[in-house]
Amino acid sequence: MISEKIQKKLIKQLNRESESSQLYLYMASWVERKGYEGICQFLYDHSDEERIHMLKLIRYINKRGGNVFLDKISIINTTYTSLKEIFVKLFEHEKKISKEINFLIEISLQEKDFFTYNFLQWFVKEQIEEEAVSKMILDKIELIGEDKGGLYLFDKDMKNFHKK
Ligand code: OFO
Repeated sequence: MISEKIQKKLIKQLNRESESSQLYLYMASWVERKGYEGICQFLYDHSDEERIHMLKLIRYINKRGGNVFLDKISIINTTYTSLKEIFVKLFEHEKKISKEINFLIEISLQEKDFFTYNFLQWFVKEQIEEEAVSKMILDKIELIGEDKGGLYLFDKDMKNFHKK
């Protein structure tokens, strides 16, 4: 059985994952309207992945005899001025999520909840990957700058992007 304290923290995290999913959906939609097919596909896929993260947490809590609550999500800023702005925000967002996962791990150890500690290891690996990918994309966008041809080719490359 999961403790009240751990359950509360995990519920917060699953709502963050749901927020991430919605945030990336807004980003994907903005990028799609600007005509970047590859980058928008990456963001749509990323949004789906965040939903999977949320589901993982929901199913874990239920398996441990807990009960889940979903928050109403309100994303305040949904308009962007550039691809760079989007990926700066995405990278910052992922760093924030990594911090929260670290914090959750710390609490699971304090509470001696080794089941949750073990469960969270998947998220640790995932965050390493998510930070690396979002930083890689941001670096490329910064490198390309205002070069339209470069952006066109980069967008084309992103169509074949697969997370390792
Ligand atoms: Fe769920 O990893 Fe990104 O936010």
